[in-house]
Amino acid sequence: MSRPNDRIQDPWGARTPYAPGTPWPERVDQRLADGVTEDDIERWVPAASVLHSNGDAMDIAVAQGRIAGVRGRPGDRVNRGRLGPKDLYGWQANHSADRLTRPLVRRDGRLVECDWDTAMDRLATRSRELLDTKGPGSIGFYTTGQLFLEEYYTLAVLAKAGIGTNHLDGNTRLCTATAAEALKETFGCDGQPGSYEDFDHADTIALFGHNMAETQTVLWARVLDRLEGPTPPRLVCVDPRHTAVARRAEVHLAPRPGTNVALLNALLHEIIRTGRVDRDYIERNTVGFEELAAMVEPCTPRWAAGICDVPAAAIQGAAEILGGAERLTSTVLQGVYQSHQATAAAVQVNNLHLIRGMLGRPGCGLLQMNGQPSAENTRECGADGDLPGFRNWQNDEHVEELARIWNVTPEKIPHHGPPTHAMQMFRYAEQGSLRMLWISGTNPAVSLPELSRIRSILAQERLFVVVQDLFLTETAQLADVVLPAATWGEKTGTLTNADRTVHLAEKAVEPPGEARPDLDIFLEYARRMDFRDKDGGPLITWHDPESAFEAWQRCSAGRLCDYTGLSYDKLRDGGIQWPCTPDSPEGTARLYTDGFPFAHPDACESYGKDLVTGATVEPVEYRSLNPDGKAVLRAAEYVPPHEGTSPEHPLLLITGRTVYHFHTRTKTGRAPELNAAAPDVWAEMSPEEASRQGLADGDLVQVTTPRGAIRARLRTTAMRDGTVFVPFHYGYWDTPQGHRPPDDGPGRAANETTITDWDPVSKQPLFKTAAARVTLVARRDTATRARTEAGSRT
Ligand SMILES: Nc1nc2c(c(=O)[nH]1)N[C@H]1C(S)=C(S)[C@@H](COP(=O)(O)OP(=O)(O)OC[C@H]3O[C@@H](n4cnc5c(=O)[nH]c(N)nc54)[C@H](O)[C@@H]3O)O[C@H]1N2
Ligand SMILES: Nc1nc2c(c(=O)[nH]1)N[C@H]1C(S)=C(S)[C@@H](COP(=O)(O)OP(=O)(O)OC[C@H]3O[C@@H](n4cnc5c(=O)[nH]c(N)nc54)[C@H](O)[C@@H]3O)O[C@H]1N2
Ligand SMILES: [Mo]
Repeated sequence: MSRPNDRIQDPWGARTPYAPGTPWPERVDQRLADGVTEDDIERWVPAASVLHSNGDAMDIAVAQGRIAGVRGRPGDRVNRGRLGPKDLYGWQANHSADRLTRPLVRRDGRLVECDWDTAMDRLATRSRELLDTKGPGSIGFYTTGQLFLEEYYTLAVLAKAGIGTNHLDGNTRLCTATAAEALKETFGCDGQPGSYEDFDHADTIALFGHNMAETQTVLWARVLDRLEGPTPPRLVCVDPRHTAVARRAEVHLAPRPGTNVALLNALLHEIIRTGRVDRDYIERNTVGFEELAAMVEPCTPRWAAGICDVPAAAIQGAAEILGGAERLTSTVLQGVYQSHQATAAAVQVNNLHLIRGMLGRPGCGLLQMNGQPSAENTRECGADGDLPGFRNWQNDEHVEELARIWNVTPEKIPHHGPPTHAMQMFRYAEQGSLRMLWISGTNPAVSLPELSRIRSILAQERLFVVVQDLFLTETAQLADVVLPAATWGEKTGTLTNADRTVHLAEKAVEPPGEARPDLDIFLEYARRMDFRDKDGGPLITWHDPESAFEAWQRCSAGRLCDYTGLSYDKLRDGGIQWPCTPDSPEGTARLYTDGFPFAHPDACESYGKDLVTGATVEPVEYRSLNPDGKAVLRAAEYVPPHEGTSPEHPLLLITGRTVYHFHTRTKTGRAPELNAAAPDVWAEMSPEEASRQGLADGDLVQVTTPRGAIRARLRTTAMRDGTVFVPFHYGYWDTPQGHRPPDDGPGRAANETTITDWDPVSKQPLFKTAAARVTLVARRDTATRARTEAGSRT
């Protein structure tokens, strides 16, 4: 058993090499609080990790009513006992002294403590006033990918069939809206095709815009164990930076940010040109091959080399590896989803797998990744605005089916147009048609683009802002009502990871003070609002996590995400992949082993969109394109990014993550080991680019875009020239008095600088394509050099 005190230094732990087709060996990672021994532990409570999408199964150690540590569960299919640094240390935030313990309401401009009755009464009273005077369209909900399934489903039902608003979205819009959209475009329906077990079988692994080494450390450990075992897979990495993934790759393509479509079209061009396609598979399973072949015909490696600034020979080399693979596993993440032409690019990876017939077999894993622990649940339950159970808002029969399940009239469920995406909701709030915004489990004052605008929207007098969180975040400081939530370890519920594995996470300890589970808060709101079904009975008939889960099971029946074969009891034995039905009680490793039932026009979640403009495809068009429900090969032309470089802003700015922090650091910033590993923001640039800009490692620099500026220490490192990278984790400046917003000068949150722009298809914001300049503020000194070196070294 490894006892990893130095997992800050070595995020992936010791190697356990293995051969293709054999099971990944177990290795149990454990971390107990200083001074606690195993004898002190009163019980171990099963859970799964919530600081990424990998779904690592773990047990929470409880001693004297507190969380005293964690250990990985060896029997679980996802991690076989391993945990990453954030999971080994991050739980300490649960017991942080500054947890919210009582509700707050704004009185005379200040947030003051109150009891739950006062806070909930204010919330329900304002909701009723708005419903009476302005209608359901004046109320919006902005949730997360970090709650439990039971909570999302309850929120979706109360928003759609209780309030009747179309303004419901998750921060999954910033995260995996493109994954969902790419799957809908190709397969007619969201739902991850592949399985993590595909890494055990693959002969080739390709990572597109996915820094797996830092963002899914346990999955990367699995890849490392294959790389160091017999008959290792070949590895292709597409990332502008020399990440730890890139360093292990046989071919690393470092494209100019925002040019993924050009690169992928050239890869497809080469694979088709050299005849490395599976004609039989294409014929039996797809529509659209001729259009795709025609689109990529002019996209030679030489053409792409000019756009992406990658050597044509390297593109050819990558195409040879991908074209020669017999068991190809690919992943796609934010380097694609948050970049220019997000959906168009993600879809080309689907196309790569389809034209090579690399789907539905061991080792042929297509993984349009998730980021957050329960983003899958946000999407399948409809808390991202989609209809629950991957139902199609343009299909009246789907709406009627949902209305029957909820016992409401179909008219009650908004389906006159696409659900309002998060950026549009903030726009409505800015314009004044949206008057109440209930934010749960997300910190938009740090995570949305162009923060000065977001702050001014949230601070408006006329907008009633409710924030449900664990801490008084940057966002909560702008709220009218703050509701203290219980979190992981303090409440029970299920969560589904990026490869459809459902885990049950159980309550281990009591929440602090009066903090309550999100489910209880939503149920209490529904009770106060007295939401009714069409016969006058209560709309929401469940009262606790397990009964909410059972309600969801009924809603999921017959859909791709079918949960009817699961139960809390069964999940206590470990994670199971949906669909799981009475006929497939062990769950389903891979989708699309035999056809594409949810691409059929009667069953599909979406009829698709134009990949360049985002215009919706009409039902009749889809029916004539794909009458029998095959996978759709959708082609897309490369178009240049909206914001290019200029003499004033000569660099391309990309933002992203470090291994030690999760998002806006509300948890990892409160875990001493993680905080110390990367205490403050920095900016990365190649040494050559730095000297071209007159800068050197350790200098204090200012990164400026047309939206705003931040200050950061410069770290020179291997990455492509002409590019600057900033981690987005750091919110307002920390001061001895608390947080200071950047009212009077440059801030440190990357999103002060990012652009209000989104992919036209998925509506996911472009956090990774903008132009910037980097200028000197002060030369480094010895002390600051030491500080920057304490940061991410992976
Ligand atoms: N440590 C840690 N792990 C996490 C999280 C965290 O905050 N911290 N968050 C979780 C969540 S919610 C998510 S969504 C995932 C995100 O996981 P990732 O997507 O792996 O993380 P990012 O750092 O956002 O972006 C990945 C890479 O995209 C590259 N990139 C930028 N622009 C482009 C481009 O135009 N093309 C290509 N091909 N690549 C580009 C960046 O250089 C970066 O290395 O991580 C999850 N896991
Ligand atoms: N520039 C830039 N911006 C980005 C990105 C990027 O790469 N670059 N990535 C984007 C992506 S992929 C994502 S996912 C978002 C993440 O952005 P956010 O969602 O804003 O980030 P978090 O810090 O995870 O915020 C989650 C909040 O929920 C609270 N919370 C945690 N658990 C619970 C719970 O059980 N109940 C309740 N009620 N609250 C809880 C936490 O304290 C925290 O305040 O950021 C996006 N923004
Ligand atoms: Mo995310």
